[in-house]
Amino acid sequence: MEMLNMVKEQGMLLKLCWKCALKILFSISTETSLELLLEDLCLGQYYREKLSLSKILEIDEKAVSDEPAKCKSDLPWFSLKKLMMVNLTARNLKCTSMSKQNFNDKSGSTDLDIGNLLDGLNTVDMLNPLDIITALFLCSDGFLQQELALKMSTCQFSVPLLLPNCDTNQCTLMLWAMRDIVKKYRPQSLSESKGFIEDRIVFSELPMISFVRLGECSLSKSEILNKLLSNSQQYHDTFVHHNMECGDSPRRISNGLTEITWYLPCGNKNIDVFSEPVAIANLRGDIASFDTQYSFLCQTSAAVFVFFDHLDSECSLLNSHRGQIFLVGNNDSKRLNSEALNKVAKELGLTNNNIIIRTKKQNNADFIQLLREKVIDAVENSNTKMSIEQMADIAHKLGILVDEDSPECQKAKKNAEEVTGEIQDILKYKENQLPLQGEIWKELTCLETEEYRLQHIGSTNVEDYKSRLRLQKHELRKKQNSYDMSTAMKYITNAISCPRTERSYFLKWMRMNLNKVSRIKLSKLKEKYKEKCKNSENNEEIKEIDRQISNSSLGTEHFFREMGQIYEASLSLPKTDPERPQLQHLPKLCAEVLLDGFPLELVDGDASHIPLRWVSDVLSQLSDLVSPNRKIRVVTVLGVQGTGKSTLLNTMFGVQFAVSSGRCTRGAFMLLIKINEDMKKVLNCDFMLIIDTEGLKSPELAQLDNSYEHDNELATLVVGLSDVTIVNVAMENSTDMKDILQIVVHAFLRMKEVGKKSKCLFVHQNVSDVSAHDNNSRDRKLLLEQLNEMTQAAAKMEKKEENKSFTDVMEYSPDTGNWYIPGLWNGNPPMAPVNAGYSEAVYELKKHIIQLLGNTESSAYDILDFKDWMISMWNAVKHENFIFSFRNSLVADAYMRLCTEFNKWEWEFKREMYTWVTSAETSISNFGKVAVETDIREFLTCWKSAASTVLSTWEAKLQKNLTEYFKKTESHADLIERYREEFSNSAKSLRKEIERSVNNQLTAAAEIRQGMVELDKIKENYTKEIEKAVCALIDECREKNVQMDETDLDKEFDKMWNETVKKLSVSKQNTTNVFTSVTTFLRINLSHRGSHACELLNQKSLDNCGEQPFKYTAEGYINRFKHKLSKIFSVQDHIMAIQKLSEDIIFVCTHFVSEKVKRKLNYSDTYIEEILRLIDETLQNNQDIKTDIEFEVSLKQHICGFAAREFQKMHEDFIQTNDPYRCLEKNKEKFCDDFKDVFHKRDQCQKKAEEFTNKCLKPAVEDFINRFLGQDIIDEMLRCKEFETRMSFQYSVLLDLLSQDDFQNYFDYIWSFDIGVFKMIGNQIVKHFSSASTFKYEDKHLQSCITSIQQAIKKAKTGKTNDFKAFIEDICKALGKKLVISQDALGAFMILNNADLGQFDEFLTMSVQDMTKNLTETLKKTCIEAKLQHLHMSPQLELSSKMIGCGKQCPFCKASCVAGGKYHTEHFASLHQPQGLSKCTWNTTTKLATDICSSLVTTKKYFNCNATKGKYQPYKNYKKFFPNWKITPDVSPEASDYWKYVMAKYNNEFAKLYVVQPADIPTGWIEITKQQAKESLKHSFNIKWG
Ligand SMILES: Nc1nc2c(ncn2[C@@H]2O[C@H](COP(=O)(O)OP(=O)(O)OP(=O)(O)O)[C@@H](O)[C@H]2O)c(=O)[nH]1
Ligand SMILES: [Mg+2]
Repeated sequence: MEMLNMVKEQGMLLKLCWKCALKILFSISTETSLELLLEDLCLGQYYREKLSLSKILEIDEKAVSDEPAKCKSDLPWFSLKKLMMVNLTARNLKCTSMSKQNFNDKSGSTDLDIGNLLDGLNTVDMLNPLDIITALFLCSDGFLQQELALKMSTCQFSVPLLLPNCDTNQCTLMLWAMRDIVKKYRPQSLSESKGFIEDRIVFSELPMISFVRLGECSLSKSEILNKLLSNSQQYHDTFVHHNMECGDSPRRISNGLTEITWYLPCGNKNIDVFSEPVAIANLRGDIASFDTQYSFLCQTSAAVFVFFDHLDSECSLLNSHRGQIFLVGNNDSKRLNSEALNKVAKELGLTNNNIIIRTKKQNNADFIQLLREKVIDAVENSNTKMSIEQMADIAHKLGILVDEDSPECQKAKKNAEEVTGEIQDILKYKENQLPLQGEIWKELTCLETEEYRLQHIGSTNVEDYKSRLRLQKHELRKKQNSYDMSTAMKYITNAISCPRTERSYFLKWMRMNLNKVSRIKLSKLKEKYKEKCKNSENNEEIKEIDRQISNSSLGTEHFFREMGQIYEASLSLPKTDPERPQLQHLPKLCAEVLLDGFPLELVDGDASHIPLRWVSDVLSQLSDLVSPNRKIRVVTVLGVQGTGKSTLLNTMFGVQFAVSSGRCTRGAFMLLIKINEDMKKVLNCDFMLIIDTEGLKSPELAQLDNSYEHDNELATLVVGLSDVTIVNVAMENSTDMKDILQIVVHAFLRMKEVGKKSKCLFVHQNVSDVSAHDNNSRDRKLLLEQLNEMTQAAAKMEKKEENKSFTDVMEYSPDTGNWYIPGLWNGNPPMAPVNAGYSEAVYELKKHIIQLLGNTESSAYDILDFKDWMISMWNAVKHENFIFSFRNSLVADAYMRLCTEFNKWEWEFKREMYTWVTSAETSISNFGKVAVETDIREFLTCWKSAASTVLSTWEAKLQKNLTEYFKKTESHADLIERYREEFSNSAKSLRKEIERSVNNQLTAAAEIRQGMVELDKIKENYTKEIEKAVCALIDECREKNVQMDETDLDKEFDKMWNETVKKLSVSKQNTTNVFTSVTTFLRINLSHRGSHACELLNQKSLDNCGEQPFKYTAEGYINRFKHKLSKIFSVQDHIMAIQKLSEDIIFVCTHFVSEKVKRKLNYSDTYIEEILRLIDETLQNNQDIKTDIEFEVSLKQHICGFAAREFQKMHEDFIQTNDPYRCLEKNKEKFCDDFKDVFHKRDQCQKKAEEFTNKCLKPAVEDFINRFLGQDIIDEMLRCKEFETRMSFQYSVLLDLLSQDDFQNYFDYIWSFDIGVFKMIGNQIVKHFSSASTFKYEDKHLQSCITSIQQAIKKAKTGKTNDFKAFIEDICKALGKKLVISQDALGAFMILNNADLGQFDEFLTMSVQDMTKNLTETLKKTCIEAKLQHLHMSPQLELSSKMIGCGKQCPFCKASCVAGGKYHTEHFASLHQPQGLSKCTWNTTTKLATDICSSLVTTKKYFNCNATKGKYQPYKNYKKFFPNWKITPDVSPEASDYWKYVMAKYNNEFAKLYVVQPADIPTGWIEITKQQAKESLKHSFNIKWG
């Protein structure tokens, strides 16, 4: 077998030489073999411009594709990907094209051809793994090299010590590349004490044994070395060797490569091959050609083993270098020349001891054992121990380059040493150099938390207490500011302002140096911590160790933390302070560092707190640095302490979170990974943010220092932030598991409340069986059961019992949600390589996560969204309050957007229905005028059913809009999913509301029309009589044949008129008694309220009601509740509430009445029905205000009384105007004129045309405009920002109040919000349209009328009629759907008409033109106030009802509800106000109270009121009494600045008006400026504009 190998090898060598020769002959001679190889691998460009680490970390298609390497150029990437995931197969580099070529028999025949077989497989196209590794190192920058070396050594691969460059013939000592390798081992000496040594390998002074080859050698040196290093149980390929996949391919660029590896003992004699650590170096290639490398090895090694087959007798090479030399020969090889060996040995002064010859008798194991013994001897006999760092000097002397020599690296090194060189005692150093983050910061965090939670408030009043906290915070910030920036911090800020490469070097150096400083102490402490943790009785000790760990750790994060504090403190400096601007660039620096891929501390591990301002400003800067709207997805890991969370993330993403045994990660770190272009589409994002968190502790540990709470906070925060949460479960320990699951379930439950849908994966570590997934199906069931159980428990605690199972809380499938990962190490550390199964399992998990992210329905956040979200999450966590949706700006934003949209749809619907109903009304009003139609009742029924169809279509459209909206991802609709139902209900109710109003309008129109039909008939008869009489008179006069002058004619006419009228059976029209009708309806309305109501109704006649202003006296109320009333919630307050309610109702009804009266129509019963409904509805909506039947009856009587009075008058007016006799009289003059015209046979054409235009058409056109202008005005107003939603409206109102800053206005706002809003909207409309004219809308309607009229004329003309009457009727018919032409005017116009039809239409067209001109002028001249008077739809009423919404007010402070849709189930206000503003005083004094309910609801303070039946109840439980209200705690201490400002300013005025004492204004309120008030307003309403 060995024979065959040798033959093959030699054959290959020959082939290689031949090939090289060919290349030299035929290829372009300028191409070197390095260039050729790099070209083969497609790496050429990276030789010039090195590959960077961040490029490799990017997530691209390759990162998740399982495709094997197809061609040579795939190989380096394939290898890199595997290496970054510490996969042992990273050096198995064969591409599919090679294997195919090899295994496909070329001839395809089944013939026997031994020759071909003996020839061997074609290996020329294969690449030696060493070449690929060398190429990769040559093409990487320092950081990637370092990472590669680290990952290789974790795999227990040898790493390059001297990297050759066959082009320049120079080699480089890879010192920097190896700097990150840290090794831990236990030498013999420490095995008793169980101690260990942990060090950076480049610092370790170890004996090095080098293995080199001289000339040809038939022994595979590398394979022998591998065997030498492996113990008997486990063989591992440390070095690439001949018999590995592709290991036999010729080496093209890697000759001269010197690799190094370390053997490190674990302290167990039975396992350890060597009991002391040794370094093993291996030179590739013949030392004859690599003299420099050989000299280097001789000078640095304790011994050099030279493998050879054949020795020249004068071996000068060996002679020239001094050092312990061992010769290793193979007696199998025919070429061993014992004479030469003898000579050389003598020359070198070697004894038998130093010569090892493998004999035929020896088997492999014996030979290896012999070698080991020699190595041990050599180590023992030599004092040469050297660290790699020390080797740099020797390298320099030999002209070997050192990778660290680049100027950037050197400069960074120097800078870092300036900082770290100073460090003696870490604790002291931190006190001196990083003073801001010590006790001051911890105190600050406590204050901040207290500001939210108010746990120690005691009996102090809330706002005073809060002011005090604010002041204390300010003092602490001042103290922070009193420190000058320390020298260390100055150095750091300077150094990270350097260009990118230098900055990266600097940070790396810092990290390594700091690590060195704290390593010894820390690693011992951590080990101790781990020990103690095993036994939970050592609580106190553990706590102490934990404290020590915290004190002794010093990492780069501490410096950034300090930077954050310097920045935050500087913000509290006055804006004019010269220091301030100098520190404003810090977030940007930090953002750059984050973008470079360094982790940033999100949660401070010591203080367990987020420096919110700092982190959010860094994120804002980050958002500026990348292009706008870059999206991110977040992946987080959670789990018990020390269960390999950081290791998992590192393996998965190739990153470097701190890893070590014992308490390691503290707080939470985030790290940014770029997504490559090719994956952006798939993942819908540009970056992935991964968050590594501090391990959750076991319950025993947790109880002591309250860290359970801390764990809960941390878990909630990161679960809330992430799209995918990996929950790391170590199977061994089920109590730990249960505990963390509990924490996680709570966190998920809360997130569901917020509407954030994150996904979770359970990772079970240390489960290695192949059948794990199957076997564990029972376990998974068990896990799910446990999860369900915990969900129920958690749901109970959080009062969300509807969540019964875990899957209710989140998307989780037991099958895809569980991942099993085998143990990390294959064997015994430190010599154990990473388990290939581990890496593969993690890779599968990674693919799954990326797939999950790609499938996520919700849209990714951009960086600024993420920032907002983080702030909200943190606020929520600090509030311990997860019913916080509206304090979460993203949710609030999403809600606002939906409200805006919904308002638009709602208005569209209303508008469309209004147009529809207007044209229906027109048709009804024209009923029976032209042609005799059927019964009007039937006609009405038709219209009503048509209405129902239209309404259904629109309702469906609304629902569809809503569904579509929730499908869209970009508006974050998923966050407000829970409001969907409410909006859907609102849509349904809206339809009902509109349907009712449409039906009422149609009914009223029909009723009125019916009344008119009768009248019209009478009028028609009258006019006919008159016409007859006039005609007779004309005939009579003509017959007289005497000249008659005007006076004669007048006289004759008068006579005739009087006679005719006398003859007419003029019956005066009866008026109905509206009062009777209204009384009947009121009685029906109250009939189901019992006999008492009836009694009360009978006591008073409606005629006497509603004359005096309504006054509620509360007699019945006082009698009934006398004994229960408490002092504070007094009768007075109750009376006030009811009085206010009744005033609101009266206001609305008054408006309803005046709208009807304005239109000068007849009375319809629907009006009073509508009024009663309005009253009932409002009372129903305000059930929290307890009213009684006495109140209800008297209020209804009052309203019905005045309504009946108004309607009576309206009715009488209507009858009067439409009285046939009166109408006749009105037209007397006109008839007389017509009479004279006819008598004189004057042509009436022009006159009649004008009459028709002015009397019939013009009023109809004006009416048309008035019908529609209201809608246009609303349309335009709704386009203003402030009318978009209730929130924006309230914001603009409050802003307006602030700019006027007038006490009375504030007072009105608080006390009569609705009425105030109504008035204000009126003013706003007038203001708006005083500058912007309504003319464009009016003109549009005018033109449309004119067009219709013109068309009607044209159509009538083409009609074959010659009859004038028919002509006019045709016109009216054509216009019947659009215009309502007065029947009176038309009747009068029609008689005594001798106009000539031939010319009439021309005159008509002309006068219509005149009318247009005329109308245009009038419209332009008329002011908006006058126009508003005539509109059918009142914009003021419509808009104010839209903006007032449900009209609910906070039960504590009277802030108005801003929820969207009219029919929401939960009310909330954006901004609450101090209770004193609505007259509330303290219990004990008569001073106005300053408490704000949005603060109170977080405290255990008490309130009492009617709802609590006078009992004291904690504010925390307010929901029990006001279940429809949601009062969320303030987002920030500044949130209520607006009202604080108002209260501080008008304290005395309010007190005077309420006849109580002014409040004691808390400190700090007075200082709030108008500007601050304004800003707080914007913030509280989450307004992004203005
Ligand atoms: N035997 C074994 N050791 C592991 C495994 N995973 C990680 N380790 C080792 O456990 C130690 C702790 O790993 P880390 O990744 O720092 O653990 P962590 O969960 O991040 O720890 P904290 O951040 O302190 O909570 C390291 O020394 C790892 O090498 C594993 O699967 N098996
Ligand atoms: Mg960790």
